[in-house]
Amino acid sequence: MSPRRWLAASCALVTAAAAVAIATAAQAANPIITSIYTADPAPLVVGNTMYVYAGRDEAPTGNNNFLMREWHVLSSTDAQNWTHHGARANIGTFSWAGADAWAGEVEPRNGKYYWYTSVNGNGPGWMNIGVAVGDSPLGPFTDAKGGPLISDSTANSSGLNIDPTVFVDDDGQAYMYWGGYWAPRAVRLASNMIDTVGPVVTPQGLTNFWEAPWMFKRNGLYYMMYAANDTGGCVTNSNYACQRYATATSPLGPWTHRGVVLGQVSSTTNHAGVVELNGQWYIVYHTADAPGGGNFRRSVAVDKLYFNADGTIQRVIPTTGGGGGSGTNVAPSATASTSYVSSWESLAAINNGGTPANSQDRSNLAYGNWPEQGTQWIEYQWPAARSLNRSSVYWFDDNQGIDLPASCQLQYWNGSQYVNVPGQSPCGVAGDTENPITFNTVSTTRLRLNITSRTGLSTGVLEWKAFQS
Ligand code: FUB
Repeated sequence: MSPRRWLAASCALVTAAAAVAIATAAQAANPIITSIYTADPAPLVVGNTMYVYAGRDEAPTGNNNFLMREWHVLSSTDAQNWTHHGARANIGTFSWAGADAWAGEVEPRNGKYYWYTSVNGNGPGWMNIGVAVGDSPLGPFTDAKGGPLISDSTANSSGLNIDPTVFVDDDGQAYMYWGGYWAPRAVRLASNMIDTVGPVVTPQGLTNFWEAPWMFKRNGLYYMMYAANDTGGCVTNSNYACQRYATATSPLGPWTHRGVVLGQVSSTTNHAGVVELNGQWYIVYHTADAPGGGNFRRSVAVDKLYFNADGTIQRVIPTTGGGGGSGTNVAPSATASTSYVSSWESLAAINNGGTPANSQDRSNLAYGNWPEQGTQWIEYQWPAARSLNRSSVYWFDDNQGIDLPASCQLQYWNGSQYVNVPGQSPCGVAGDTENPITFNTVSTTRLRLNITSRTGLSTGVLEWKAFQS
């Protein structure tokens, strides 16, 4: 993503429209709302309700700048059926601001809800971080501070002061991370949540950080997810972004990079949040997938997120099914078999939920069929029929006898024989990435992946997923 694009961003004047006191139903599938364009979602769970705070994209078709003046709220108790509560804050919430209602996040504390926002101030410099406060997740929200919490004049601030993520640890200490232009920053917050304490520090270990950090904690481990735009396993074109993540054993790091959670999406920007609702983890992100959508006309989507037993995160493949039962990778519940596996390799690799860093990454085992050549297969079998319409495969390439395949083909058991899945998209053979495959929905107890090797070589797989439709 080019910094020039940010510099061209709109400086539209404020429309200080009053918060819209409406609540309308939104749909159950991705994008979760199409009545307006929404971006930069920040989920928050209060009780059994997930709130999603998101900016509104108002850029007309063909306009290549952001036009964002409001922050909206949606809510759901099942991550499938959403209520749109309208705009709950806007640029006019901050008398010192003039444009660019960019990404924000709400953090609760002491019965209040603090909404940290990226917004363009009227003073010197460009983006600032403001904080509004309300007595409920839906507000009403008012400026909590009367001026920016972070601005370009803050010592050691980021090259672009946007995208705050605020986290209150179990001991009551609050932290804020933020930043853009490859410059992450962190600072402690006072217990009043509207003042910083101590110096702004530069977190270490957030490999390829671009913008949009999101912090959370699970089983005592700190997670930082963030947008990156490198072409070394993240995106094919650095105008786009992916979501990488890192973990740490203390809230200010140092961080250890763990891999990609969410690959390139249809919008150039990639901004996401993670939250747990009723025992299920979700990732909330945006794409350009809504009708008429684009890079400045984005839409919020939700999908389930899964962790491996070792705490690493399984890579998300965006679905159109929303956060419900559809889109689930059912490979881990299948019994795997194969035409051949080398005695020193492991068939268990293919559905053990590993998240390979690249095609040479054996850290979660590897399936390989050296010295066999030609067409070999791997297969999943479930005790009851599954309704499937997507798959993905991450190939193993040991740079020796095992190489990327020449081709592949998905088949399913139709009750009497294996036949090709209908309407299959090209079966990709790229290394260092997931190769998604879509097909028309089939109901089956068995799915087979036929893998044809390149001449003189064998093939291997690090992870093979099968998704419920
Ligand atoms: O929506 C405006 C900006 O785009 C956000 O602040 C960034 O995270 C990117 O999504």
